[in-house]
Amino acid sequence: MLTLYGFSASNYYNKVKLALMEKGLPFEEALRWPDQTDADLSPLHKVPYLACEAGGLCESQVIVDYLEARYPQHPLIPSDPFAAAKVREIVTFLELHLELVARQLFAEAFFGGKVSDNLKVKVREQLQKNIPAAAKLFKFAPYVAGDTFTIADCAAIVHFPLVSSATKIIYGEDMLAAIEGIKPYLAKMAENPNVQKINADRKVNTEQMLAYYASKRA
Ligand SMILES: N[C@@H](CCC(=O)N[C@@H](CS)C(=O)NCC(=O)O)C(=O)O
Repeated sequence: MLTLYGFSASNYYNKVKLALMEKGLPFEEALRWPDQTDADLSPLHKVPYLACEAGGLCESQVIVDYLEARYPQHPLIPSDPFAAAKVREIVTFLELHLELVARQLFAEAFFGGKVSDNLKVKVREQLQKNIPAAAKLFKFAPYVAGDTFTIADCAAIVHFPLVSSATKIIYGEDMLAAIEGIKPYLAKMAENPNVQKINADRKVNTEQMLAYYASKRA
């Protein structure tokens, strides 16, 4: 049995959850907030992490690469090595060059914290450079890497909305809005029943997360 640990408000958790659903793999979810994670399975206390017959794994891309190799059915990565690399290239741009940069705004955008003006300027400059660069890779034809649903879609579907809302809240402007084709792409992806399930679970779990952290502060 595959057990996915973490919480459904997390974009990285949802990337793996969507991949599991799209591959049609049976799995169970085990709710863990970051302060409840098992350091043996996730040494940095990040979610998601996976427990499987062979042991534990953390880091979302490592997990999905393992799932792909172990369970080839309903592939989310093309068999052609170059096409596979192009898919992973998009995932890397989404995560390293967009999400991780925008993540520096999350404390203020979503969690009631404060980000320095200096950092806001730096993040904006980086995103102004990285977003048009990443956009050159996106195909939206109709999927982000071309004519097939891939792991790059699992990443794009969960990361785009967070980058959009963080930049909208902090700068008053959705910095992804200028990417041609992004809106119809997200609208089309939202028709997928698995994406609908991810989004419904995310909404419920976001309330639970806010209540959990409020109770810890009290
Ligand atoms: N590179 C990691 C990122 C995972 C990550 O940042 N997870 C967040 C939730 S979205 C987390 O666990 N944050 C808690 C922490 O860093 O303590 C992955 O791909 O799995």
